[in-house]
Amino acid sequence: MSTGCNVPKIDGDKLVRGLPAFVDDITPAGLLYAKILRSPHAHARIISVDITKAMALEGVVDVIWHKDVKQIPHTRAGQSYPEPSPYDYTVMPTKARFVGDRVAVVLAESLRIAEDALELIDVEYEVLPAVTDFTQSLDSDVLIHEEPDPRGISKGGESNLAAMIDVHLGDVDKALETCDVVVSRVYHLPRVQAAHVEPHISIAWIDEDNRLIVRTSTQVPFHLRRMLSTVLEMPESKIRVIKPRVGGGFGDKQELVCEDLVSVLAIRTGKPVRIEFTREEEFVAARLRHRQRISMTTGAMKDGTLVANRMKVLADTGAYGSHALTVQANTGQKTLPLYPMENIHYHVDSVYTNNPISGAFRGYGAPQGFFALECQIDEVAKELGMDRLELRKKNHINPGEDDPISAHLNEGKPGMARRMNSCALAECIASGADEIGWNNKQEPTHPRFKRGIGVGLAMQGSGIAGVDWGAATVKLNDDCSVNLFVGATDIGQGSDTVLSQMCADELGIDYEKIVILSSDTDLTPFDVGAYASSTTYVSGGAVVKAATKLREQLAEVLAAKWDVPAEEIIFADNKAECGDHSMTMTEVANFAFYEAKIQPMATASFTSDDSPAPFAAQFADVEVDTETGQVFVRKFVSSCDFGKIIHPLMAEGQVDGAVAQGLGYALCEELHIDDEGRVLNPHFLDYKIYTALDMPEMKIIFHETNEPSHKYGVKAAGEVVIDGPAPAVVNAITDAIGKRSYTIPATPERIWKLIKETS
Ligand code: SMO
Repeated sequence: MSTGCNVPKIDGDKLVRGLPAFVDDITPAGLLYAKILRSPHAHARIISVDITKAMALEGVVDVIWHKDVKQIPHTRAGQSYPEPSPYDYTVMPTKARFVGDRVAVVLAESLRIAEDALELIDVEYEVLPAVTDFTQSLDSDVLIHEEPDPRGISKGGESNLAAMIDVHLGDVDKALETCDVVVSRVYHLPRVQAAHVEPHISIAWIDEDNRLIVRTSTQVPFHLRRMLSTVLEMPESKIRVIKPRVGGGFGDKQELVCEDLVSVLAIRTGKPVRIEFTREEEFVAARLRHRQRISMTTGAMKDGTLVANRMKVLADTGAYGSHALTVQANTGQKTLPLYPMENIHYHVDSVYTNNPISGAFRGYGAPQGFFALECQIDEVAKELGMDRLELRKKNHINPGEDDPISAHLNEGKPGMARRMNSCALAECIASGADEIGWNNKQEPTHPRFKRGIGVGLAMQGSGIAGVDWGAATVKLNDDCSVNLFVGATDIGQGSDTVLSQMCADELGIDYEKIVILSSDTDLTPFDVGAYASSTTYVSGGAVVKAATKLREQLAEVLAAKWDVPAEEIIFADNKAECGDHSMTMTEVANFAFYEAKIQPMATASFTSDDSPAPFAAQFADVEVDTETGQVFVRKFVSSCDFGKIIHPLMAEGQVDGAVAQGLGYALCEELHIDDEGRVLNPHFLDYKIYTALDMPEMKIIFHETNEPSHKYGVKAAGEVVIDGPAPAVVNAITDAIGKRSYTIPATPERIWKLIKETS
């Protein structure tokens, strides 16, 4: 069995040796370089663009602006059709809606020439008043999208409301009147950027069959093919999207970001075209985690029973609304089930502003929601005079219980009821509390330090219930090697390895026999892509089904040869056996090819109306320097239920990475934008992420459960562990200094001011 074992990562060798594996590792002959001229204004009509001087520069091949490209409203969000995001984007907008919006694109023989040509373009703008304060957007006279959204998801044409959600369970107002304690607080969440190592990069060319080939760093090759077909008005059969190795996506590549531009330019010129974002462009023109303001009102009884909760979210989606509805749907749907209550009110206003665009980022709305919820639980515990962990233990969801929300709220689709069929949250809390020393707090290491402990619980999902699906094709070769073709998208998280492990075990052969290909829209079957923590569960389900079908084909062949019932043949340990009959799998493969003369091969699809929740209890032990406000995380514990673990080391890697991003969110990451909509810190000098050197002592504990809706008992690992760090750290700071920051990141300045404030 390879599942449960730390087999070598299937692409590890080529990555470690730096072999050409990424988008940029090929250079087609005659490659041209595209560069985007971006708006210096937050809001301005693009009246005309004079390209004469730019075109005259030697080496410039083409310049396009909005008059060259048809205005076809679409969404950039890489989601299943019909996408639940507003159709508010065109390839080259006629109006710039943020500082950094597309105005023109230059194509040149070198990057240097393309950059020089940008300065030779004269643009006539009609500068418009802008709204950059998201709390003012709904009251502002400035209308960011004048055109109505054709499908009515946003209020384009009427107001700056990009999406709205309002869900009521029970009666919160009535219930609050009966509560012994009512706590109302407001939480403020920053804009942050995913900061994947590999930027957005795409290369497109027209092949010898006059087809468009797009080699790109993406999480969603099949959605891209569909969206490109729409915006290019080109049949899907003419488009091939190839995803090579990807250097991180984290949601920022669950989106059509620059593939449309290389496609348009390759079609216009017939030449291969490359675009790559600079780090500055990543901060300004890729996607950001939504800035949110969350108001929460919670009612509890003296004994600690939680009775009612109201959560109101105001979110800044920026200039465009891709993921405006769905990220904010998750802010409630992924978090509120943690404490089932009879009375819940969840409200969202997701608003347009003239700020850079928000979108998907690991956790997809849940990190914001859990910061509010898990800080709120500490605040309620304080009001009740109850231990923070006891209050959680009394109220958290348990195995066999129903999630009250999901039946009423999904990602822009009808709700799907969800029951916790596997849940080790109680075990996670117990082991995590023990490991952090909940009842045995450490002393500060210096007289001016104060020390505190905090907890954040979290749950998430495994794919989008009733929406996500994927397919896999398994093909046996005559030497018993197996080609596994998956649309599932390995973006560095290791899904190729995990899917190969499941495939090998299902066939009863060694992991080394699997040769996996992901993903290429010409060669692999469909998959929605890598997002919503779906791959191990959803795409893994498809692999297991396809491998099962292949095994059944072999069983039929052997049943005829041996004259035994097919279902009695056992495939394991590289052998097929039934009674006294036995063959090695290599012999079986050889027999299938040269005696039975068949190509054993199968394709299967998997979808689920369930999205089983993984769980985590995360604990931080921090010290606060009372002179400087600096917070030092001394130890961080993540105790997790991911279902069955297929590859323990890579599952730990998911925790390590998510905690690093979560600690950055808690303590130092924030993209600052001024009143005019300009990003003030679009570089790693002034936008600080947590790196390996900043990491505290880490402890990771797995409580394996066997999720019954999946043959291998798996759930997800990718997102749930980014949810707990921010509340755990801020709860620990509060424990240390006796005051709470309702705003993250909890920078030294913020904490220092809190400490110095006389209360
Ligand atoms: S934030 Mo992910 O691409 O669901």
